[in-house]
Amino acid sequence: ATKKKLARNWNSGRERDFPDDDDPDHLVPAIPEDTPHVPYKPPQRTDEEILRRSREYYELMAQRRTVRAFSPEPIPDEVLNNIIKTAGTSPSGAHTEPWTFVVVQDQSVKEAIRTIVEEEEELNYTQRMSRQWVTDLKPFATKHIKPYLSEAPALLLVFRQTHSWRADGKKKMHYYSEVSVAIAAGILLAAIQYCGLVALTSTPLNCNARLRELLSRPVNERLELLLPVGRPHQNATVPDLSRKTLSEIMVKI
Ligand code: IYR
Repeated sequence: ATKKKLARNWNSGRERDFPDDDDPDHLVPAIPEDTPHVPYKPPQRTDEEILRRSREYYELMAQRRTVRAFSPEPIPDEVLNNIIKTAGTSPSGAHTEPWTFVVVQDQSVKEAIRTIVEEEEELNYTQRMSRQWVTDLKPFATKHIKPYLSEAPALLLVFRQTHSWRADGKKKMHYYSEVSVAIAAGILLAAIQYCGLVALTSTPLNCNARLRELLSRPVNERLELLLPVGRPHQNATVPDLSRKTLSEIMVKI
């Protein structure tokens, strides 16, 4: 009974759409059961190399900032392809890879996205977000008008596939899709930083249905993040924030 209940929570949909534990005909893994396990031999590094690389990568990532003003210079297509391929290397629940990255460079589509986001954000700021929330955002000088959505050379929209479909027409479960997509987004941001571009990590509240429709994405996909990407505008500024120290974020046991 507990197992059934757990499964129901996972499925969170019409149960009959899912492969049924009680129907042996459908007890087939989504990936072939006879998938071979092969040797894994990444480059071996010395302690010195590991130390040097850990420092270098920290220094690089410590420079990452959310940027809200972009230069319109286009990004070469292969760069966009490579950063998205990098995000696609992320781990995911049962290797379900529950993500779709929509890359928008077309000016009229960027403008259509901007219109939708600005309309919803006006309602967010005036009606949906609490007064405390709006107050907490004041240091960031954000507002519902978002020129970067039409000015950045590319908008990357990260969609989470809540589930997909198996060859037999049954739903394919996407276990832990939220955290899987969150990890992929982190790797995407790291790839953007490593190649020398900047991004704005944004989560447009209440824009899912309209943007999904605009971009012709299916209903099993949910918009999680919208990242304008490019080079920073020459006059870009960022708030002078500091980060928590190691002792504030780490507990060693
Ligand atoms: N989504 C809104 C508001 C906003 C919310 C948070 I939390 C931020 O860190 C920044 C902005 C906007 O994009 O303006």
